[in-house]
Amino acid sequence: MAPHEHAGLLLIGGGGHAMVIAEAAIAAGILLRGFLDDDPAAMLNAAAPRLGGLAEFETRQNGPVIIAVGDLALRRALIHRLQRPSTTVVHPSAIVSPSATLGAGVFIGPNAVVHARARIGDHATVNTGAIVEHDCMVGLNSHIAPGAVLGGGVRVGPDSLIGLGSRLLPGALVGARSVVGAGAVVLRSVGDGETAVGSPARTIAR
Ligand code: JB2
Repeated sequence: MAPHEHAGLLLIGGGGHAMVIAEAAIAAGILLRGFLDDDPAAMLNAAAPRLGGLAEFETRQNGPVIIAVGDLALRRALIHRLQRPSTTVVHPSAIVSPSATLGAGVFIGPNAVVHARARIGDHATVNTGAIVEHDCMVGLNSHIAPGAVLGGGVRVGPDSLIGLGSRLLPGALVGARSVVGAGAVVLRSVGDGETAVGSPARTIAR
């Protein structure tokens, strides 16, 4: 491996989510090293060459890394293979309060807002245009999909998906490995491993 290949950010995954992260990183002035994906046809852009498959993850961790696949279960498996803290990517159009904290490997998308004292756990995603109000907690590896809104003090456990355009009222609680459907309105809580949809959100699966 040439010395220059150690420089720049390595994206793990080469699909649509990786493309979004790659473009945010470029906009933030972060140099890209390349990406890993098992699909030889995967291609992010000319600035990020495919360097191999996911099997090469261990041997390629000699520089900055971010997990860039969307699937939460695959992400969790990849997190267990990490040998060093991941890089956090914040799109320059996002607003992040100085009193908010972002963990390692977090991605904050374009026009997202993270307000005062919010805590975003390692490897979590606050995707395009999502709003995380003051004092929220977003757990490890959870994904706040585009346009979702978390009112003040909402808590989301690890490995949960908060769907496109959903609304979580202030103080609502979402457990671990839970799913909130697109457009749902959560009034109070969604338990561990539950899927809740609709307005008001009701549990349809456990
Ligand atoms: O099970 C897997 C697997 N699933 C996806 N094993 C292995 N080894 N690789 C897998 N991949 C790889 O992850 C695929 O090769 C693909 O290139 C990459 C990303 O998967 P995909 O293109 O299906 O979706 P994505 O992760 O980029 O985006 C999803 O999540 C985003 C958050 C989509 O649902 C997007 O619409 C969404 N915005």
